[in-house]
Amino acid sequence: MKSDLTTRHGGKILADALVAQGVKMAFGVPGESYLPLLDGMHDVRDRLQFIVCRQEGGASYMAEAYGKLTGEPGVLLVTRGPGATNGSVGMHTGFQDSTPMVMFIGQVGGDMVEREAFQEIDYRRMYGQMAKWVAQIDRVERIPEYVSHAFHTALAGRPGPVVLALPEDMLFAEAAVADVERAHVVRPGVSAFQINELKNLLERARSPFVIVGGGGWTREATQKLQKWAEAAGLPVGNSFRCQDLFDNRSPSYAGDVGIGINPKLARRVKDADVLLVIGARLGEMTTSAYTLLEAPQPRQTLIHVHAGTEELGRVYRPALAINAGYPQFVEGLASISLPQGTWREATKEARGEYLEWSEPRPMPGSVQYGEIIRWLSSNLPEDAIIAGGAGNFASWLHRHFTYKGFRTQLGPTNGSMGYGYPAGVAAKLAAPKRSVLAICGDGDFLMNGQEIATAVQHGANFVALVVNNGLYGTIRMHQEREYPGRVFGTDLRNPDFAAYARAFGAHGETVERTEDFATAYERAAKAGKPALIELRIDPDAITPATTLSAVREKALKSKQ
Ligand SMILES: Cc1ncc(C[n+]2csc(CCOP(=O)(O)OP(=O)(O)O)c2C)c(N)n1
Ligand SMILES: [Mg+2]
Repeated sequence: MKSDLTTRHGGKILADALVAQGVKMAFGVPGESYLPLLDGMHDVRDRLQFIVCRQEGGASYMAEAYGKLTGEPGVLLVTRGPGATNGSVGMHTGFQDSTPMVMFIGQVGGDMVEREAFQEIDYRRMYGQMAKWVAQIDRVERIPEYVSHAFHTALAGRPGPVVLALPEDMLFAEAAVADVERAHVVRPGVSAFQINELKNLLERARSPFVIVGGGGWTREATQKLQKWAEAAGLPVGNSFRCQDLFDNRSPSYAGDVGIGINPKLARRVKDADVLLVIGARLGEMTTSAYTLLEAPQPRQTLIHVHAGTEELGRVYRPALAINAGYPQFVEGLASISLPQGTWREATKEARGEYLEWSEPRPMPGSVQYGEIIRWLSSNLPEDAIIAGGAGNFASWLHRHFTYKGFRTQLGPTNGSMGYGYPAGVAAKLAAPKRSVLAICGDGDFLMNGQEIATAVQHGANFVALVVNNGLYGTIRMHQEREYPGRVFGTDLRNPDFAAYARAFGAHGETVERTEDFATAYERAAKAGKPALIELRIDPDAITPATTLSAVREKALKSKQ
């Protein structure tokens, strides 16, 4: 058989392997360390688009957002040393977000490895804690096998990032090998016995609560779960930055179990007798720093469903642990119907509390940011994708935006700044027909603002909002709480963001009054190019519920 195969160099074998895996888009910054791969991609450029970025940090976020949005591994190409270190932020994000990703790093040749050659790093050690698997392909003929293993690993169980290092001499070498077919998605099923045990526990429950989260869902699975929960009248909350896994308009939806949680919702989770947790890891943000459930033995009867075996019993000892993929689990769930539970009234109450909580409160200044989020929530198409980063500006988004279905939210659960803009670029490129809005802070945006160039170059015509308070606001808030009045290192002197956008060839404008937002948004959305709106908010408006001066005052009083 082998004699029928044409001889290809490593870069071409790898490019063809990516096409065989169904990869349509890869993100990265080129390097001299992987020229043969670029050469191989030249031949398949009609099937595999290379999105050339301006910094590997932005590229890695784009690959992560692509993986999160599509459920297919986001592919990232970077050069050795500096490229690999710049690109780490998206890998850390992908790891904490359970996002399938495959990163390829150019590596020094085998003839000089282990000498600390130019830009040499051992990626197995560097990425050990940020990836599901890190390997180096030392033999050109084994490229298809490694790529197949990488894609299987990224997608299996709890999805996550994989790293493959590519020694330069291996990429230049030639071999005659066959491609391998596309990877399977390997996730365990659920047994009738487990579903029956779950039924027994839920039937006896008086105040149950369901939490949905994590990576590895499908649209169908989220819709089936919603139908089932609604029929059972169960209250459901979404875990931190997974607010799009359960339609927020559902009568069963009770709010997000994340950062700045509605205290009434926190009470409900704490007081639940049975907690059915599907897909969420029950991390620090979802558990309000491990207080909603006590570790390691929660007071609630915990039914924990997770696709990763290692996550079950990791922090919390569940009463029932089910290792299953979520589509598989939901399929099993659909076979049981629960009696008309006594919890229906409580679900109605929880729903009422959520609706009250999501109404914006007045804040200082001429821009009512909460009202703007409500306007966006009502006026954007139902399937619009909202990409957000990290900072206090995101709390208005979490609290006031109604997510209407699967993959309408892209956010970093690791709270990594600079995510929103590049995630917006990737979302628009992956789903060009959908409206995309990135919501960024002033600090957050400039961590990857240069990727406007990428949006312009590749025609990612979406709108970004930069919420400018002239502060690293989150840190200022904590600073005022811990050390009131001792402001240090948290003020920002910002550029004119609209002019910055225009310098890249994008549309840019500034909004300083609530009433000017809607028309500014319409202009931006119709600009026919990437657009940016700077929203100048009052720095005193530090959260949707309180002011910076109130935080300081309270802290000063408590220290007296
Ligand atoms: C990459 C990264 N660096 C630093 C931090 C710490 N941090 C969290 S929020 C924040 C400030 C965010 O500022 P901005 O984007 O302006 O949003 P604001 O809080 O002012 O609304 C910082 C520095 C982080 N989460 N991620
Ligand atoms: Mg800010």
